[in-house]
Formats: sequence, structure tokens, C-alpha cells
Amino acid sequence: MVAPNVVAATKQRTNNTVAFEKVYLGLGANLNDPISQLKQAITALEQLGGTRAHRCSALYASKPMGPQDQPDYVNAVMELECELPPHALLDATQAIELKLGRVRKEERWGPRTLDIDIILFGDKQLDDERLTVPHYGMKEREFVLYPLLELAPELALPDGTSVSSLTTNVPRNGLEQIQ
Ligand code: A4P
Ligand code: MG
Repeated sequence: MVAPNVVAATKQRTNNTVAFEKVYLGLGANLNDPISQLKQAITALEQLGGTRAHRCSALYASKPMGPQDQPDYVNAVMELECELPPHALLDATQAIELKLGRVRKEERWGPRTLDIDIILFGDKQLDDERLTVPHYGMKEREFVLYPLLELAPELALPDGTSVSSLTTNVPRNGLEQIQ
């Protein structure tokens, strides 16, 4: 039989081991020099505590989803490893949006300086009042799927659907790499 104090020590070590999860973030902007917005966001995310191993897709120009009387977007997807819990990462990405000057407007899908969406968080499936993961729109958005595919051609969603199979139903709709 194992002495109780040995069991307790083992448990504590287990509890102190924080796993890094692979996370994908969608970045988008269409106001105030969107390329610069995205580059500043990428730098801020690279410096975010509790994250490591950052990789970013190319920057893509995309046609606006939603109201058409707004400028084209610049979109990208960033991959990182994250030891923060999902809601703490959301707090951090929203703080970056605000620091870079985002003003939240009423219009749905209207123009924005910078939007950071949590697309995937490991194999987690979350749905509460603040966070839905996988992101509710990812399966239909060319400006999410093609940059994701560029970064991780073999990637699958928690339900097993491969990203490459999703792109077969989602045309590029003018999406093009710009840098
Ligand atoms: N929220 C829930 N789940 C998530 C998640 N997975 N990641 C909540 C991030 N946030 C999540 O978001 C509204 C609330 O969603 C947050 O408070 C958070 O708790 P928001 O950023 O304040 O508002 P939003 O982004 O305007 O809303 P929405 O409906 O999420 O817009 P989308 O879906 O992000 O779409 N066209 C092109 N070409 N490229 C784009 O990037 N983006 C949009 C915005 C419209 N058209 C676009 C693009
Ligand atoms: Mg958003």
C-alpha cells in the first residue's frame, strides 16, 4: 500500500502540470491601415504571457462578409500553444483589440479596426455566454479556412471533420495572399 503522504505529493505534481493546448486565432481588420493593425496584433500575441510557439499564416485580402458597403478585409490565422484557460485567452485577446483602438459598434458584421476570434482551442468544445469554440462561423468562412489550411494542412476539428474537406464547399471568393 502507498503511504497517504506519497499519494498527496503525486496528486499535487499532477495538478501543477499545466498542459499547453494548440490554439488557432482568426485576425481580421478593414479600417485604419488594416495591414498595420494585423502586424501590431501579431506582435502583441507573440509577446502574450502563457503562450509560445507562434506561427502566422500569410496576410490575405478578402471580400467583406455581411454589409458590402465597407472596405475589403485583411485576414490571417495565427497558431500558438497556450497554457491559459480559454476565457483568460479571450480576456487577453479582447484587451489587445482595445489597446489597438477597437471601438465596438452596434452594426453586425460592420467594419472594424481589429477583430481577434478564437477559432480552435485544442480539442475543446465550449458554448457559454462569452465563448463558443470551435468558432461558430469557421466552417463557412473562406478567410478562416484557407489560412488555416496553409498553416496546418492535416488539421481536423474536434468532431473529426478535416479542414481540407470543409474547403471543398467554400469557394475562395476572391481571397488572395497579399504578403
Ligand atoms: N465570442 C463567442 N465566441 C467567441 C470566439 N470563439 N472568439 C463572443 C471570440 N469571441 C467570441 O464579439 C462578440 C462576442 O463574441 C464577444 O464579446 C465574445 O464574448 P466581438 O468581437 O465583440 O464582435 P464581432 O466580432 O463584431 O461579432 P461577431 O458576430 O463575432 O462577428 P464576426 O463573426 O467576428 O464577424 N468579412 C471578412 N472578409 N473578414 C472578416 O474578418 N469579420 C466580420 C466579423 C464580418 N465580416 C468579415 C470579417
Ligand atoms: Mg469577433
